[in-house]
Amino acid sequence: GTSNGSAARPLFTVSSPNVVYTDDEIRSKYTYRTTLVNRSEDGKYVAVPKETVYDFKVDRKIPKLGVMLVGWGGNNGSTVTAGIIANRRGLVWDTREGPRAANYYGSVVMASTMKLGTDAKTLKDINIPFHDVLPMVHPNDLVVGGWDISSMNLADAMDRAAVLEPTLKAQVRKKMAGMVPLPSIYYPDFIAANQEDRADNLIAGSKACMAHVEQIRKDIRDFKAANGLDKVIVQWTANTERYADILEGVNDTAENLLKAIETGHEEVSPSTVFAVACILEGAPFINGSPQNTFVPGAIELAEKHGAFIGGDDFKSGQTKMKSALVDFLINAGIKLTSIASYNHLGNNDGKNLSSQKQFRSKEISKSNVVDDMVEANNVLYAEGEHPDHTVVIKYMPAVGDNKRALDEYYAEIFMGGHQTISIFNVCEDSLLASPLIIDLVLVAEMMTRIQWKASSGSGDASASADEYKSFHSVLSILSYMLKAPLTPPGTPVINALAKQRGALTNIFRACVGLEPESDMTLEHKLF
Ligand code: NAI
Ligand code: DG6
Repeated sequence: GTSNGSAARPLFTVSSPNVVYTDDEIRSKYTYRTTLVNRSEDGKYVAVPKETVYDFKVDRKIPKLGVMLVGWGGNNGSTVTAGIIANRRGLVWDTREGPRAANYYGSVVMASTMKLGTDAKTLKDINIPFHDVLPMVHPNDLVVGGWDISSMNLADAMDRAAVLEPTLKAQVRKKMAGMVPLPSIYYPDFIAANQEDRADNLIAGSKACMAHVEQIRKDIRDFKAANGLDKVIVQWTANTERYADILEGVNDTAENLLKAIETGHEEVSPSTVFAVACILEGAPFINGSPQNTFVPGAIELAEKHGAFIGGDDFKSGQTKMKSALVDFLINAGIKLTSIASYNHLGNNDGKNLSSQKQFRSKEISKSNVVDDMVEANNVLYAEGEHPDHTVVIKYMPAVGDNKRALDEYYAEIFMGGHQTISIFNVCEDSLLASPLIIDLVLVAEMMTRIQWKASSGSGDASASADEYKSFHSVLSILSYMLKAPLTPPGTPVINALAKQRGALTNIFRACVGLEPESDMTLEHKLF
């Protein structure tokens, strides 16, 4: 069933003096334990355990939530929309392999579990769906809308995408035919020239201006009002843009960026205009593509307005494997020396990426994803030493959305030996990306309802003891779903998949006063 409205009765409650449930809130007192390290003059370390006590407060009221997709009529946009409708209706359709039923496979929130603890009697693990840890929105309850430079309705867009089975499409067709994207902004220089023939649904003007920002803000407000929504989250799943040049006086500060939009500077991209509109409107904005939408001025603007942003670039296939496999190899003490990654695909994303500047954005987001793991292992790698890493993408229309990703991992093992791992990953790109779109929406929404303060005497000077505040504007907690995670300025980027999942699950656990899952299982070792 769905769970809109006030707090539904949760699957579990925490019984602890540090956790209090009211009708509206869950309040917890949580001790965050870290280790500070001092380096002594002789090059040795002194590690000092540190404890910081935080108060967390979770708003239990599940809002009526809307999601607006930029690029709604694309492969991802049409696929995620059909998927949500199919789930909401519990649809079953025929395929040549027999009947298939709607599911949320590929969504961490909807289809993965975490260990709540051990059964008090049997000491066996009790696992619960991720979705039940905190009072989260159910994707079946999302109201979906958005913009596209192509005017095609979502039923026809679903045909154009060529992703879903005809027997499924037939059942959602009527509903989707009535869904038509709002006109969008199109600055031709930012996406590939080969996209021009789709652009028939445009807001007038071909460079940034305040009228565009205002129109997008109005679209969000109108969508909210028309559907009686409490909140809207916006996600960019439109074409990959080229990088914007970072120019002093143009996009380097919040003030300059707003000025640049007012004066119609050519270096402000459509995605940055969407981000600015969302920040000013207080709608969380997530960038699912690789370009540098979040120029420094956009990040500063979000911080100023306390608005949530997240990015960049959905991590669906090759990179997700990479951030798990490289983590495994290097943490196994195996010296990875090269990664060669080839992709070919035949969907419109591939067509857009066949243009050099747009490919370059993707090459950057796909390339920096092993840095933290390499840097952390100073036994295998000298300072500044890196494995070779190449990323190639080719457009092959015939394979459609069925992307091929070929990877060779070449590593040095014991005594000068070698290990070569070859991966051939074939999958429908949009069927991997759609559940990520859902996860990003659900987690970002949850973060709008979590607040914290430093408990009195906790030693954290960044918050006064009596005022709750939100997490930082840049939602790095979304990293698991993203290839090039945006983090608060000056903070480290974590690419290792297991660490990203740990941050996500453990922050959620902390909000209900539960310790991180340590996997020590001493109860099975010490008796
Ligand atoms: P697509 O090309 O099918 O869809 C993009 C849509 O955006 C098109 O309908 C296009 O008309 C529209 N569009 C372009 N510029 C626009 C603008 N300024 N305003 C509004 N709409 C605009 O691509 P697909 O496969 O849906 O992917 C979308 C994005 O997500 C791409 O940038 C892709 O690189 C990125 N991505 C996709 C992943 C996947 O696994 N499918 C994974 C990672 C990222
Ligand atoms: C070519 O690789 C197309 C891209 O858009 C990717 O399919 C997409 O970025 C997913 O990337 P990955 O590396 O997570 O499979």
